[in-house]
Amino acid sequence: MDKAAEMATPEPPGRPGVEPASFDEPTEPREPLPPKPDQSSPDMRTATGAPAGTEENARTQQGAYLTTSTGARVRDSDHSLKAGPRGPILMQDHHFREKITHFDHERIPERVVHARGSGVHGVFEGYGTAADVTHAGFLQKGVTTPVFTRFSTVLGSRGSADTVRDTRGFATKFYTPEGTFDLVANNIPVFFIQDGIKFPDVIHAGKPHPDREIPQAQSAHDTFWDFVSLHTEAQHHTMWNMSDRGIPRSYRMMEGFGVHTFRMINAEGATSLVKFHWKPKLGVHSLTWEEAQLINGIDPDFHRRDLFDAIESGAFPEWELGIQVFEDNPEQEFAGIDLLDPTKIVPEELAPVQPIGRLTLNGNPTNFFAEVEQVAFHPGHLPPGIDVTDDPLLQARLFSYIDTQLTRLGGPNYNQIPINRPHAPVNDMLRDGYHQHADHAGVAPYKPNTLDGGCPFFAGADDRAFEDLPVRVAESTKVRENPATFDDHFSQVRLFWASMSPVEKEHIIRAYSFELGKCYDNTIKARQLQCLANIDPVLCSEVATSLGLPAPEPTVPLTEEVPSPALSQVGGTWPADGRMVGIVVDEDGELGGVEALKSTIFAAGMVPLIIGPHGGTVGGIEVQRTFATARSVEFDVLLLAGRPMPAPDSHGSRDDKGGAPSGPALDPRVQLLLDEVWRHAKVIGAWGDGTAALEAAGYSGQLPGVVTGDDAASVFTQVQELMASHRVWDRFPVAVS
Ligand code: HDD
Repeated sequence: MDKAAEMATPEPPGRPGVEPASFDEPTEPREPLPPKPDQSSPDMRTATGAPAGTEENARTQQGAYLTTSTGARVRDSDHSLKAGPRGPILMQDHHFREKITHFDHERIPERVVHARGSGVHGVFEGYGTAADVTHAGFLQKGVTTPVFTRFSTVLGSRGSADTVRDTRGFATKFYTPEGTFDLVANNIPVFFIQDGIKFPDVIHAGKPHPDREIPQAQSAHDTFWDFVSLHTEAQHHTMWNMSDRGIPRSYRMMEGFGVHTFRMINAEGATSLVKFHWKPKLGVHSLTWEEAQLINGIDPDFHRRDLFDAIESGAFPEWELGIQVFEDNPEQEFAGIDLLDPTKIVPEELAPVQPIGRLTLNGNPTNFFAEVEQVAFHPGHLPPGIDVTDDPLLQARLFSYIDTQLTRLGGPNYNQIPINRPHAPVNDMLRDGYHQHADHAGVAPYKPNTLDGGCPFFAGADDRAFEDLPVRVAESTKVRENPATFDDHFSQVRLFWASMSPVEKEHIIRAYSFELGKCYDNTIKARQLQCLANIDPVLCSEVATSLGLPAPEPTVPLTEEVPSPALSQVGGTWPADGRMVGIVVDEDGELGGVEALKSTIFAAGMVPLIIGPHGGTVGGIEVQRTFATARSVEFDVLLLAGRPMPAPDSHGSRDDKGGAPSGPALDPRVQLLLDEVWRHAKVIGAWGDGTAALEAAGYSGQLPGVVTGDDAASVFTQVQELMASHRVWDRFPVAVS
């Protein structure tokens, strides 16, 4: 064949005997690849592939026989294979080596922040009210989406106590059919820093001191206050931490905030700026500081237990998701507030929160490690219809959350872990890497290709793909600096302070006094006092008095801020679902109405707990807590049906609660219960001998939040009304107005 003929009949591409393929990459989907079978849903599977978490096997080990990880049945897992009963272990004991090696590697690094947390399953239902601002499918009317929510503290290690003073994480993964959406929120609407490059600084300052590794899960130490007093943009977040919001009563009673401003896109392509809010059905409610401290010792798993128990008992926690909507103007500004500054809120009175859907948490995890520990959130997990803005904190987060999983979950395939698997079909071209679980078919994990028929294809304009909006970026020069609008660090802290009720202000003063009182360095205390002087003179002078230091003069103008009533947690009424009602009984008390009362309490969605002098039954009623095991912090309200006297042979309590020896009036452990619920401003009710017990303890039915009456039913009706306000606020001593 001559040269010219050779060029005229080129060799067709493709394999011998196969229809020659086109030279060009196909432009139409012909045979789209099916989704990878193991990424189609987050179904739980055992190592053998059998379904887990079903009704039948939810809490059981699987299969009849114990096996090795390769399925060989095991006859003995209690004795290693030895050279005689007293001899050394033989190297050939493969079962021993597998068991110990696996155990040696059971732990993974805890999260660098938010290590301590609890996660649960649930469902989200869209109201359709956001349809004007976003075309995101999961927000449309009546659409339900499975979710997984993880609550957390920030500073403590994985085993630290739940009720420390800290910010709480509130991260929700929506498994939408258009891709996963992660709303990685906190219970505080502002952040310590305006630029994510400072995240290591604020966290290093808050974590335990590097030399002794103390204190654990606390901000009451020098490095934290050193940083926030120097870096004054942290003052707003810090004041929220010092308020009662820093010690929530329950995860079920916290608001959540997306913090940043996000962008939404509607079906016409029009954009709006939005801020996300979670509003709890049970209202915002907090512990008192003394309760929080007691619980840290008595029940460090308090929040985890509370969430698990509420779901187990069917009292499913609920939140409404809401958005504040702003015009997407070139300045990214609303009412003079820079919407890209994550240290600022927009008061709800200026931009109301519009409800767009409901979250119901209704399923506890089957396996804590598999689900709660391995769940990986990322603010960049966005479905079509929701996008990010240029908030420099959010921009930094978009890098950090992927990066951190590489260490924590051991490689780039963490979205294949069951809890992280999307519900949308996944046709990515990511391949190989540690912990690869997919067995990808096809030969062309690249684009463009012809060998896999051009699959998978890029989505067209009408295929509901995620869109990179052509948002205008201001023409500028490269700089390492903030805009001037980020400079005001005090006026919104003053707004928060001005919005607090007198009781809440008092608690804030005490919190600053405690935290700064735990610092050693007087220059740090004095510097923080200067920040308080720039917020409010009363706040500053009260804390200064407590520290025994002079109150400085302000160095910024003390502008008068309009209070935002939505920031206070005092003044409303809420349902009391899942509240714990302690009922003190004794052998001689009037117990006739107690069984009926228990039914009433259950019917009201609350949990009655009978507290008796001993276990077993008292007057035929089953006892759940004894005077030795009960502590007031477990109860939201205390009812007295009897008057337990001290044991005749005792001078005081038999446990280690350390009360002073008491006279014959009342069992000292019941006296302690009463004194604490009184101090913590909880409702107290009594009837029959219980009224005598109250009087013996020094409390009369005339006092605020104390209800006495003839019978259990009428007392409880009044108690219920008072409980709706969360606490008997009048009982707290208040020095400031
Ligand atoms: Fe973050 C975890 C919330 C700023 C870097 N963050 C984490 C979690 C929550 C938040 C709730 C726990 C997620 C879980 O339960 O697994 N973080 C926030 C909020 C912020 C914020 C509301 C500000 C508005 N975070 C922030 C910045 C950075 C990070 C500025 C880094 C530049 N955050 C992380 C992280 C973590 C994390 C290191 C640790 C574990 C993880 O991501 O998965 O990447």
